[in-house]
Amino acid sequence: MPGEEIFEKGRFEPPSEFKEKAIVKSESIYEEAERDLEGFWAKAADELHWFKKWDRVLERNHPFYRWFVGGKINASYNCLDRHLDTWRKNKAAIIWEGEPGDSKTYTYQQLHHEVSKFANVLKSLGVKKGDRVTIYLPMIPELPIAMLACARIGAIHSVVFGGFSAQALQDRINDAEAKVLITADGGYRRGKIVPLKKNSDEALENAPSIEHVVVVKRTGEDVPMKEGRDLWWHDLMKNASHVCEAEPMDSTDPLFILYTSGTTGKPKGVVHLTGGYIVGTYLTSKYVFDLKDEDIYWCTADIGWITGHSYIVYGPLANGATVVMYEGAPDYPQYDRFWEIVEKYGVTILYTAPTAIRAFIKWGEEWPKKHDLSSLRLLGTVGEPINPDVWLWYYRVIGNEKCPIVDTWWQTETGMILITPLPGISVLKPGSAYRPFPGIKAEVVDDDGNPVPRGQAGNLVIKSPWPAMLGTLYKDPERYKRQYWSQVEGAYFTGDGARIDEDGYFWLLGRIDDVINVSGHRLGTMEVESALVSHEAVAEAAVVGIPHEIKGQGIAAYVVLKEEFKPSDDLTKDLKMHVRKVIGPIATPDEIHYVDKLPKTRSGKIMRRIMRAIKTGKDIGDVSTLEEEAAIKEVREK
Ligand code: 7RM
Repeated sequence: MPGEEIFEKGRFEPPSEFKEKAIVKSESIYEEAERDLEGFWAKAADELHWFKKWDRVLERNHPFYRWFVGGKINASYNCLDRHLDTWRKNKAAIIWEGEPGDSKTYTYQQLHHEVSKFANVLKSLGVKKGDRVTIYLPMIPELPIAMLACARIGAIHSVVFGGFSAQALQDRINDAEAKVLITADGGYRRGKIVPLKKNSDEALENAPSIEHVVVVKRTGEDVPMKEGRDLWWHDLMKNASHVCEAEPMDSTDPLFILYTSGTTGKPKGVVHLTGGYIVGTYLTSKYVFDLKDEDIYWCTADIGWITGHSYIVYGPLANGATVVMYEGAPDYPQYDRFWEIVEKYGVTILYTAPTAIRAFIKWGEEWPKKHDLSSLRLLGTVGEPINPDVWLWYYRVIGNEKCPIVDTWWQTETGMILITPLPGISVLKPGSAYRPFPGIKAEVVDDDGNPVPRGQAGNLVIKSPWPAMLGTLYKDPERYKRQYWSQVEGAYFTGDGARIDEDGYFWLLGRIDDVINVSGHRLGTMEVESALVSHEAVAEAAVVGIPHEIKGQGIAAYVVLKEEFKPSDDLTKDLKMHVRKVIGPIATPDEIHYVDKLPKTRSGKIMRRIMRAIKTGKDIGDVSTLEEEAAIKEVREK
């Protein structure tokens, strides 16, 4: 297999102490789930609270699978009320840290209180079961409170990431026909104020479905309030009752919509259904993060993304965990903010993204080294393939070679983690996401849907239903069928490339449209990028295919250097030689460009589509998800 050497960087067993205490201790869990898929998930569902038990675990109305049919359940009840008649009542549910350094802790009881009050506020504004509520907030406690309040009364929330523009917000409000918008005066990001209310006002110039706007006071600057439409959160909460029974929902009722960008300009409204979603996120949180009552768990994602929905809010709270939530940027006020937070709260489980780790590598080891990180016992990653060398750095510098790393593969659409190690039993290979979670059947197939031989790259598909799977695309079931179920008969098409090695380990290769074809050889962008990142000077790299007269496609590489290295012709030669050596001559980049930043989505994924378009002189299309315009300019000028 090309690039084998860069993908085999040793094997890592869980430390014996970790193994002994782990929730999942035995491989038999895989057979158990395989033997009886429905029984496996029913057992998990049984650990949660149901107003009425389901009649059938799974209804296979392909591709509209439905879980726990006939059951009555409430997600907010399972995240809150379920813990109140246990000792967890006075346990910290959310430890929140603001960017300026303020902080606040909510026990389960306090969180329940706030959520119930806000649920009553929503009711008083005329919000009913099935109505949509758009939430456009910074990472402040009011965000999970608003979500859980919606879930409590059966309103469908649609969280729009606070970094999105007024236009993106408007499109999402209009598609969902939301009745109420919840926002804030502003939010803090890198010491500056993000003008959320101003963006909201702009969005609402053409969003006729909105009747009311609830505004949280966060930054305190002056914002105009439109008479009759706009109301302050704190005013509404003042007199609200804290008694609000959770609404028994059908298991198959929608819990939320989350928009995710597709290949066309129009974002897709991914719909998640109550029962299956809460069961799926509950069990994966417990098993993948080995989540125990003593843990201080921190997922650094923004709640505006699925990672925050599933693994800050619903999954961990359904487990009664203590969750750390941070409002701001990792480099504010300095490069060690994350490590300061880990030390301050004694974080035991840290779940972050490869893009963040690559930034830490660029900033240098001295920043984490300033802090006591010895509380950490488990690390996780999500969002992109992790380069083996980045994995090793994370393992050594952050985990002090004693924390397993769970590289978790999943999507907005899958709702829950699908490919992942189980930290107490899996022997890890850096850069591999290990194998499907118990009960998940994943395969790598060619374009005709036939399984490819071990070691070969192909399309990743999922061949069995799982509880947190999307129910449909909002108001567009046809697109749902076309997008996910029409490429390979009977299978969910992920859009990701992957290969399975001879030991059955899955290696994710990036999105299928990122594949490069050099003289008939299919290369995942990931392979060339990992080769570049294994060079001592490179912090981060992105490669794209460019038209080439002879080879069909050639390779252009964009490289971000670590702070102590400078671009030079010698370095360029050296990098080309290095890639030749680790993968082979076929993968030698034709061009190497040095940049300060790569164009990324706001959730940190490299936007190769844009780089490719610039390189080939095409229209760059929809850039609403782009984090920083400046990065495009840089790529353009190279
Ligand atoms: C959770 C999330 C989904 C896409 C997915 C992949 C990529 C996510 C990994 C990964 C390799 C991983 N949802 N992806 N996790 N690739 N290894 N561990 O990110 O909807 O925003 O993105 O992200 O391409 O299809 S998402």
